Amino acid sequence: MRNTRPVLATSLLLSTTGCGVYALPAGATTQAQVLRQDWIVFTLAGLFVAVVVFGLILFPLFAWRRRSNDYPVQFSRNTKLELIYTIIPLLMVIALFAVTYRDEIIVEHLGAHPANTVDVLAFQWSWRFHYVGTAINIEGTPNAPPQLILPVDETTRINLTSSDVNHEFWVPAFLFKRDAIAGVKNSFDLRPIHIGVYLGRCAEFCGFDHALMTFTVRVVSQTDYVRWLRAGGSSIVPSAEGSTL
Ligand SMILES: [Cu+2]
Repeated sequence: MRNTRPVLATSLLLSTTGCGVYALPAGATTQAQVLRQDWIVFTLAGLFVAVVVFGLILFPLFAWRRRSNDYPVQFSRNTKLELIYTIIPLLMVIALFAVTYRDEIIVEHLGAHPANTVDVLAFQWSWRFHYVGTAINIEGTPNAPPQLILPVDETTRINLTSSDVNHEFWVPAFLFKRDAIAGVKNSFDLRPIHIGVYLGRCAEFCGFDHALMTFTVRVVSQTDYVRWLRAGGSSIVPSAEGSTL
């Protein structure tokens, strides 16, 4: 009994710290804000189901525990009850599907005129960012990860592909992942809403140095972004406020 206390304390600590941080990220793009709402809806739905299920398990244990040799009336079917526990979960699944469908359309939407376009190439084991319409190419190595510069409150189109095996573009703060596949162009829009620096990584095991296949996204003001573009991507961008790695 004495040994269970550290385990319980650790679980409590993890649930109030680690999960507190990773369970509900703020969401640093407009697309992420939509996904964050989904996260809340799904979590509440899961909590509701958990409360009902655990309640139905625990309540009979205490309410109808055996007090004497008298058994309550036994029955083997209850049509009304069976209908209820079939229809309610079915309605929940339909509602969650509808919410997901609606929000995926918003997140996947490609604007007609994105302010900027960046071709992102994933390769073993780093990334190359080419700013379309400019000569700017930022290429990283496993030991010197590249940085993707994006303007705040503007839409940037990302055209993602790979030159070898499958990789995956993932920025946890954007609540977004997308596969990078050779011969396939996967396009998506990002509209960052907070200035800061965010960690990105490859989320698909792609070989020996997969773990080193990281990058950072630096979201800067539109003025800094234009200045940086005009300088051919070589000017020093002022350090971002509120860095969130
Ligand atoms: Cu990779």
